[in-house]
Amino acid sequence: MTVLNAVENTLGLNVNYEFLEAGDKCLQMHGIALPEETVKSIMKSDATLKGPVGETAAAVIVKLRQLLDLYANVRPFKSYPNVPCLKPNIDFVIVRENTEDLYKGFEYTLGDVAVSLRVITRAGSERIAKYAFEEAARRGVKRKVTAVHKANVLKATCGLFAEACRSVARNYPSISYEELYVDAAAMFLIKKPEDFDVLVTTNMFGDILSDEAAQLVGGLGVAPAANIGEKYGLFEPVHGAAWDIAGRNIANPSSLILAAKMMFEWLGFKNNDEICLEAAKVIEKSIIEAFRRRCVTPDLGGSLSTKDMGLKVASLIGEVASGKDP
Ligand code: GGG
Repeated sequence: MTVLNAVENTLGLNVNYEFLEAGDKCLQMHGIALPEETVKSIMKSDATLKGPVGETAAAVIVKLRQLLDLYANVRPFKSYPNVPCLKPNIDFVIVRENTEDLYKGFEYTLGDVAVSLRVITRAGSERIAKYAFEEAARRGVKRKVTAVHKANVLKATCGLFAEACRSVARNYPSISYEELYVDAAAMFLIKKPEDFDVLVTTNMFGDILSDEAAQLVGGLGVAPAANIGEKYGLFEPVHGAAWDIAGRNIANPSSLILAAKMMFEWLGFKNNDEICLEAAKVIEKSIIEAFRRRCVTPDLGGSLSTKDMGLKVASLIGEVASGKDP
């Protein structure tokens, strides 16, 4: 909020914030992880910025993705200055299908046997593939889509996903297309991360690969995510609640700040709103400047607290927006 308030004051944005509860603490206090009031308010808002929720992820974020049909989970990974990265030129996005697969939650226990149903549909696969190709065209970087699956083993589910990706690829002849099995993708992310542009994959593979990808560019503390549907947008850090460091004022706020950047970018494009687009640029430039000056939390080798890093980024917002060399 320190950063968001600075953006509002500097750019003359007028945003009304509502603060709503969800997650482990909400469950403890009110007996429900995702209250109806929270869902209603999200549905009335232009966008949602969500913090991590903990063990109630299935009841909160996975449920919200289904309820609001937030079918695309977009997770960018970039090398930033002075942030420990595997290579200096990493810049790719994982586009994860967000509503199907094992995360549909169709799980059953029959005595000592547990079964989970993997649901993959042609319509769901085609729409996420289309999103990935549009993203590659919008980014205009390497203009490449890599579909990640395991169709040699999971012939029905991954087979359908791969077939859908291929059929969508035929509509985008100017964007190069390749496929990788998920195990090979996990290896190539470490071996040649700079070769990727847009990876598109199913829900659980995307969840796993995006934690790996975050580690290539400095860890979960610098990894934001956007959950996008036709109507709603929900933005969050990739990381979870990290209870081991909760309350110690040392968590890296960058992923949440970068999620706010993604939120303004989405609002800007959706509503043709130049100020929101400017807000997105200013937030990213300010956080890069904080990295450059090593004004960061201990996970990135700095000594700032969560609060002080937020204050630092907020103080850079004005300088960056005024065009002064900060
Ligand atoms: N490993 C990162 C983490 O714990 N993220 C929170 C989480 O599990 N979210 C559920 C999801 O993204 O599907």
